[in-house]
Amino acid sequence: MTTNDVPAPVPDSLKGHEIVPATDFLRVTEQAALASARWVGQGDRHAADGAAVDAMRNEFSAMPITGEVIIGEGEKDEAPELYVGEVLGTGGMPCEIAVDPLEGTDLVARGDAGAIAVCVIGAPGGVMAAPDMYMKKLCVGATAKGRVDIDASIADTLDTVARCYDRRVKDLSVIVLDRPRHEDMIEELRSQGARIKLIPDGDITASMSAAVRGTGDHLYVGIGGSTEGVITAAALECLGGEIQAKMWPKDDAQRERLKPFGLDDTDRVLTSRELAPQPLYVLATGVTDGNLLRGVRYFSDGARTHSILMDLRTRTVRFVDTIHMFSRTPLREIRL
Ligand code: VTB
Repeated sequence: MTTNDVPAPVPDSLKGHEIVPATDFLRVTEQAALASARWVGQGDRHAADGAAVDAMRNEFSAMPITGEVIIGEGEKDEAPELYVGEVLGTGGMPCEIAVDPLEGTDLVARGDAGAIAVCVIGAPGGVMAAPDMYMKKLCVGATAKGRVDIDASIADTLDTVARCYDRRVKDLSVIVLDRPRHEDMIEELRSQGARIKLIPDGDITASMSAAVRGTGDHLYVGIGGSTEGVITAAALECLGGEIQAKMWPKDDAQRERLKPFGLDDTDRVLTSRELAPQPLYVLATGVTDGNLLRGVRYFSDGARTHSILMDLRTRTVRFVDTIHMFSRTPLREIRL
């Protein structure tokens, strides 16, 4: 018997329900990517985002689920679609949903690398609700999991990660969001000799890339969005990596907003498990090319998408290369 023959236990909250397989959710991120990639380089981040949101919601709406949006496009009064609390689907498998229909709206507007459409499907109680504000994050893959500490100095963290990978600090590649708030940290990273990739946006993509061996990335650090942090946590759980995070309110009003969520202790280190206690599936499709996923490629009568599908139930991670046909007649040719 191989380990794959041992089915992952069905969470109690899903017992008695028809489980919708992970592959059925693929269209959710594929269609969001296909819709938003039309806007690559058009300078219109809102149109790119809107296209992804519409497509994603459309796909969820047709699925046999009762899916509550826990992380979405905003509160009900700010977002007409995919708002926090919206229940999606035709009814069926109860689940929690965390989405970022287009992670990297500006990346698409400019035609920059690393934009993805991403969603998490969790069992009920599987995804932490968090108010949208900044979050300090440290993300690594399985190789350095359990060895790093978000409260340690940058120098110590780099030493630890270098040791885990059995290489020198100068051989590491660290990804950081290019923001003025990171100036000191970037200086510190440079003074230690680490190689740095400054990215304009997209820290979910960056964290996943750091957690997958062979991408050439080893560590993601810095302050980004909290909702992106929850999605990252689910992805890293599936990939065997980890995120350590701290809420980073910018003022007293934000500090107040943390209270109802029980997150007002800003010294508390949040782990992947706390942020995403029971993810079932995480799916991401490339919109523009990145280290992990290729972007959408269109041809006259179809398009090709590249996705990662992480499935904790069957314990599989799949890279899915899909050819989409836009008309009823077969494509002129299928390319390998
Ligand atoms: C990051 C980045 C996102 O928000 O989380 C960032 O990964 C944080 O906010 O793609 P600031 O832009 O204020 O720094 C995004 O850029 C999405 O808006």
